[in-house]
Amino acid sequence: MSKYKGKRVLVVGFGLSGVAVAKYMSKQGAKVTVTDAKQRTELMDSINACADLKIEYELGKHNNKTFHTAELIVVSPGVPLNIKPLEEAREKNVPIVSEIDLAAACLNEPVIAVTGTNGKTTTTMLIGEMFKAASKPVYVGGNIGKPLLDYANGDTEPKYDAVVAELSSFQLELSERLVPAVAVFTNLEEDHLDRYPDMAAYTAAKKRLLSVCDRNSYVVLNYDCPNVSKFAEGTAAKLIWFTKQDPISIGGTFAEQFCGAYYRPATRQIITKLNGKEEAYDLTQWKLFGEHNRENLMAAICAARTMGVPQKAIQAVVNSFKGVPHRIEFIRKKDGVFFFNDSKGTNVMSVKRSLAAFNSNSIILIAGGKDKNMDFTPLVDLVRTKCKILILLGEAKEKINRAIGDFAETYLVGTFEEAVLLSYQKSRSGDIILLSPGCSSHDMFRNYEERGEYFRKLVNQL
Ligand code: UMA
Repeated sequence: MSKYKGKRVLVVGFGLSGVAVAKYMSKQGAKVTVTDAKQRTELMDSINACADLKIEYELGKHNNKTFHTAELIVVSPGVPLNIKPLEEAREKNVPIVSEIDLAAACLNEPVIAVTGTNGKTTTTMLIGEMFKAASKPVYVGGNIGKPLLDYANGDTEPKYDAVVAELSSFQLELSERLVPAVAVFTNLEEDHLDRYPDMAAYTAAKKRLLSVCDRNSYVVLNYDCPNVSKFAEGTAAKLIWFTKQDPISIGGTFAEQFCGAYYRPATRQIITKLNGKEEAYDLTQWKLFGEHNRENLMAAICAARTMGVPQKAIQAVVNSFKGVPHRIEFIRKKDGVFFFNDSKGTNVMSVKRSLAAFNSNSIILIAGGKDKNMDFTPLVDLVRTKCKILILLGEAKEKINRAIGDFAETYLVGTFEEAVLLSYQKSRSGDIILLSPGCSSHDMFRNYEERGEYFRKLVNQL
């Protein structure tokens, strides 16, 4: 019998995670109440997805009493843990868990967990594709847009060779039970400073994934990211590195004992040294832009190869992978102008990487959205050298303008439609129009996918 049978379970937040938890808990026989700060009319997709379940709803606001009287609270990642009703429930010793920990208790396979500020989704997808290319069944979920708990929501017992989980800092804040076979840290840069008081608090959330790794886990670390490379100190896990430098040029014991992957530009190859064996992956058919995507690929190769995916299957994915939607996604060429959708560029470092990926000095950058308390000045040099025009919109437009507006011709606009139209009117053949907002989408859209899809639609209508 399920330990949740008959228990009063409160699900906080009714987006993708909340729906997965409500379905899971109903199946376990729990008495499920769902609460969401949004009104019923805004939550119809979720309500319809759970139409056949017996659920109590408290929508439009959170009722403190329901939090106090619950026997278990499951919180969605987007709900800050310091909201008053949750703090009060904690004082009353009501257990509060994450969807990730509920999923962790159900998983039977080795887990490859991927976290970091940028590159998580590309790396996660690459690893998943590598397993599939080797005909190894794999479940891919988490922050990638498919709740990890949906693993347990199917009708049959799931059977996979591995689970690949993309995990955000929000998801890691409450997670304790998911012990990965391989943990990948792509990088760690400024983000989400609207939720965390400072970079240290954000780092601490990410580092929770490292703290659960034991001597049986492999940890894949980005040597070139100082915030990540220092995670090597004090961990019992087995270390695997990826770096854009030849380890010989780094020297010392790092070169002598090197275990991981590096890029060799002269031959356009990724070289791996794993389990004492050297292998080379040819990148001549690799289609993704930029150094950052090579880093994601190195991280993915390290994880997949460590988990026994054959070299041949990995090379097949290197040759065929087309990239992730909304990540420097090419949309169309019109009148010699190239349009790219980078709606998933939701922080400053992500925009920096996208600009750096283009070998052009005539980029028309469309940026702005909901500010996450970020500093935009790190973009100054790239804007000066690569951008011809800046088109700024959303809540953060004035702030971005103050930080970088002096370094390119700049326009502040009111709507998304205006931004796209103006970018096109101002463009000339050979220009690149890049939507890379550097902000979250929540001032105008439900999520970055909706923003990217709308951009794609407007561009295709031009
Ligand atoms: N809500 C409340 N009370 C609050 C705050 C929010 O009720 O105080 C409600 C909102 O009104 C909303 C619901 O909570 O209806 C949304 O919950 P959520 O933000 O956790 O969104 P989900 O749809 O459940 O999606 C979440 C992840 N979202 C976030 O972490 C913000 C998705 O990551 C993830 O794909 C999904 O679970 C499945 O695992 C998206 C994301 O933006 C892609 N992630 C951030 C990022 O990548 O930067 C971290």
